[in-house]
Amino acid sequence: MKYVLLVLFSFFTLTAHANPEWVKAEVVRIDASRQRIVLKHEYIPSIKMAPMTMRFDVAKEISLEKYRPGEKVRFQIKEAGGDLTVIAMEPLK
Ligand SMILES: [Cu+2]
Repeated sequence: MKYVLLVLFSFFTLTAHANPEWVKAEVVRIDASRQRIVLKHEYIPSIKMAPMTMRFDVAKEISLEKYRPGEKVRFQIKEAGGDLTVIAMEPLK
């Protein structure tokens, strides 16, 4: 029984890391030349960040050309050394 619980716990831990949370936001401004975006985001549970409008660096794999101010999106972030980078983003329907 203990073993089963341990396996289950490990599974959930791995899953949590493999699937970062999606956070909803509205695009405020796009700076494609610097690969940055300003998002008005909802509360971010993993880092306990209150809803706010802020600028993010965006991973170079993500094309910002298709996004427009006012658009609703959801995104994932990676935190490294206090810097937040958007590592995934998609339009919300
Ligand atoms: Cu913020």
